[in-house]
Amino acid sequence: MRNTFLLLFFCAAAFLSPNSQAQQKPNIILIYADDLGYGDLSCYGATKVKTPNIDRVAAEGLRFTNAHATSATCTPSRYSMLTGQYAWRKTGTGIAPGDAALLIPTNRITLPGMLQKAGYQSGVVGKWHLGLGPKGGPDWNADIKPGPLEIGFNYSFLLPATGDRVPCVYVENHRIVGLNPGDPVQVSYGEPIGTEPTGKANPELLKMKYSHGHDQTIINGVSRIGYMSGGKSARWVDEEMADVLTGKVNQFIETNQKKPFFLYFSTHDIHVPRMPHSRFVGKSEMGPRGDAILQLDWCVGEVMKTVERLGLKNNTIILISSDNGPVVDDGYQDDAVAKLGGHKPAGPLRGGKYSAFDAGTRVPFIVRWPGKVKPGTSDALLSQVDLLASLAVLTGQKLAKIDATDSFNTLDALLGKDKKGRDYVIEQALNNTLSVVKGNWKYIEPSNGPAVQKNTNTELGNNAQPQLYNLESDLGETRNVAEQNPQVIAELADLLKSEKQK
Ligand code: NG6
Ligand code: CA
Repeated sequence: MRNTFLLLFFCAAAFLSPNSQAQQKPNIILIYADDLGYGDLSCYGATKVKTPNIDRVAAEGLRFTNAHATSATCTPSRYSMLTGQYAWRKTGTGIAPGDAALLIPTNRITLPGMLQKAGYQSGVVGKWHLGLGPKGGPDWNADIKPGPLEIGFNYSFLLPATGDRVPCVYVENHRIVGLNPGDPVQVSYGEPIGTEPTGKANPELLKMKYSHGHDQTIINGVSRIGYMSGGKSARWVDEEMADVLTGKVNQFIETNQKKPFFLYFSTHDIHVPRMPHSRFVGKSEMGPRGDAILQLDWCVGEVMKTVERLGLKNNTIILISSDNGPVVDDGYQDDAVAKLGGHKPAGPLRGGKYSAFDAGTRVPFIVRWPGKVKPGTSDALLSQVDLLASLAVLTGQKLAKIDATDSFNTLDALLGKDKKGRDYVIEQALNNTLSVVKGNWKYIEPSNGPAVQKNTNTELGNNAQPQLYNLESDLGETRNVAEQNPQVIAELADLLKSEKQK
């Protein structure tokens, strides 16, 4: 009798608390920095710049030393991470102009869509750079769709492309924020549009000059890639962007605190133009690039405060990573080169953003889940393409055979239970040169692409001969040992060939 009573009591309690079941699923916050290098955080060895908030997350979580974005540039990395399919399988997924159509097909499974099916509220705040609208691009003055809401997000607040590309406006769900219909936005990546000054014609109007590219319409004293007219009331102020985005992130967390939520916080930092808020200016002694790192760290700290204040810390997985490796001069005269002062954005790695060398894709990667993930470091080989399949297992979602075919379940590695991770990782450089990391070996396929990108001073890693490096003894990829290891070259070239045929 007493047992029956107790049973009834527990059933009623469960019934009265409709969230109790769902709440067992952890919230997931993915903080995805832009162009943040392997050596740019103090928890990854930086000494010239301090990132105490990110370091704290790392100290309470697991810090990975061998985790990779799929590509050395933004659009393909994000495409692969959100779809579970390598971007190099699909043409047109290179660095997207600001008026590109939505690159992700609306009929395929995506990371946010999978989590939505698992009962999550999913949101994206920040840089998008995956195109918006139908073929031919969006009508900026009407409903801008398809976009994130059509591929599995419940909420979006975006920079449509990048900070250095027009249109320089925020898009919330389907609409430009603060747009005056009498002053419609027009965008062109071909012929100039409108009568507004450009960086090329009116450099005297610039508060920060360009070093290469970036000489078209001037918005907020900074010339951009692309031409834009109209939308004056809706234009962003670069110096306020981190505050605006962090505010939206915190609002999303507040609103959804009672449900399981997935939040993709795609920061603008530390991409160009680096125009941090005045409270960070001059604080790093490394110029705007270093100041932008401090601003990024502040954003992370603010989000952590919100998570803790709402009592969500233990039931929230925090993931921090970057879309590609570091670049110093990426097109603006922002003193980044002159003020580097011995800082090594790529740490011990060779190359950087755009490169086939490891600094192109090997990025910081931190996971915190108190009580579930033991703090420490892990050398497990990870790829961001696996987030989809891994989080599907975590949230009890089955993927169909045709879904996310490049995404494997590496959840155990993500949670620190498996020290090995993936068998191999594929990396994509700017000009589509592919590389494989397997065990201690790094193979870069032969390519006729340029060896160096002069403007950014990046070693691209292209070579007409096959390259092989032993990352165990030569992490900086200084000695090509291809000739001494023909059988390894044959094995890895075969592996790449069979991957390409899939
Ligand atoms: C390059 C831009 C660079 C940056 C990059 C994309 C020029 C000369 N350079 O083409 O500044 O915008 O594209 O960066 O225009 S990413 O992180 O979004 O991939
Ligand atoms: Ca990037």
